[in-house]
Amino acid sequence: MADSAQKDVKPAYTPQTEPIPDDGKPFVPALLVIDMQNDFVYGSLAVPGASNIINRVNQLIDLPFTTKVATRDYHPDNHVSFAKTHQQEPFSRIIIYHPDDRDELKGLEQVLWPVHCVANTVGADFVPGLTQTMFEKTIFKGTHRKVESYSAFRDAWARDESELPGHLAEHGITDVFCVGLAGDFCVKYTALDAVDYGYRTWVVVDCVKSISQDEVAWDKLKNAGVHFTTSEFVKKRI
Ligand code: VGL
Ligand code: ZN
Repeated sequence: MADSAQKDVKPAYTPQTEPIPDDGKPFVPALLVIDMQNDFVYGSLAVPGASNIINRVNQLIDLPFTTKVATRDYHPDNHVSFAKTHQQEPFSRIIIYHPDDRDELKGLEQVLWPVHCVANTVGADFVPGLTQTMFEKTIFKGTHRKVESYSAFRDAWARDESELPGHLAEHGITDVFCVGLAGDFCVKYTALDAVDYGYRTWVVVDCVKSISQDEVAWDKLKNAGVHFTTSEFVKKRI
């Protein structure tokens, strides 16, 4: 029984990966280490296989990127993205509005999550074993009670920017490398925004894990112009 049930599990989908070209063009790379926090590895919103990427992420953190930035999901305990806040079941969906924009009816569909990454709790800490000493900056996301933010660049309504765009601009970054959690949420929306902000954008696929199957996220990223690579290719170029 267990055997036949296992056969139905889809294999993890791996997108086509490519080496990072060395073509004489300006190449000023930034590493974004996204949400490598206890709750996403071992806690209330544990991403399957997340602990397996810690060592590979550390190997990239050791490379001489021009800047290395971490993000932390960092919510108040009654955050709008929590199912409990709405007395709903986790993983149900509702439409939410920007607190300053109710009249425009620009609702966004929000997945309602288990309580996770509450500010000043262990769940919001970096996962033990992650090299934390090399980050030039840490971006805290989702800190406003009524505003969701998957992307490291700006909130879900693209209204308020974080410090990340300015930081990357100050360093003259050309290429953004995204690693971490979760591939189908914060990594995905960060990578999409990186393209929007004009960066050549790479997702390092063996340094990312997703909450659900990856296919949909990868497809959308590919169509947006995101490039896929591996930590082996990154180590050859950085
Ligand atoms: C994330 C769900 C809720 C993520 C953050 O880091 O991908 N996912 N909050
Ligand atoms: Zn969150």
